[in-house]
Amino acid sequence: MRRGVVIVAFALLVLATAGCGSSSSSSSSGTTTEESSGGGGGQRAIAGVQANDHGTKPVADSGKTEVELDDFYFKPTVLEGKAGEKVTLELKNEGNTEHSFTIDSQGIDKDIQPGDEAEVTVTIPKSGVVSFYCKFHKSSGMAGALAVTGQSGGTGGMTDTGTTTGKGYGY
Ligand SMILES: [Cu+2]
Repeated sequence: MRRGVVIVAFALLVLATAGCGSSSSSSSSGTTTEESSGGGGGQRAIAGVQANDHGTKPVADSGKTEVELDDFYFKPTVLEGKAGEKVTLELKNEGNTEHSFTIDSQGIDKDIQPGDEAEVTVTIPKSGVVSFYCKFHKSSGMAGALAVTGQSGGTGGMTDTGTTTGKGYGY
């Protein structure tokens, strides 16, 4: 009698562990998507900054790469180039208010009036991404990034490179 109980208990234990092992892999939700409140459709975290996403483009092989500044986004929003490459950007403010093109780590801070243009030379990072933003409207999602070709894609490699992430959207 006693022996029978032990055997049944052992059998149950084996069944339980086997069951556990096979079923546990399905429901792991390790992604952190807490910031789902961004207004409007195309916001995503770019280089650690919540940004209005208007596309990713490679920089021009030679000459200038045009970047549109508008109310309130950069287009393209992510610029991809070769690691360490210097790139001249032609910034065009097509909005109705003043915008800036600012990169803290490269000492760039250009103010551009509505209808105006400006040129800046930026450096594609050696790896990862570098955040740029408009200092007036960063909190509204006016931000973007310089990235090494192939390293900005998807949701993975967009690591923050030093700029602080504003949690609130200044609406
Ligand atoms: Cu702006």
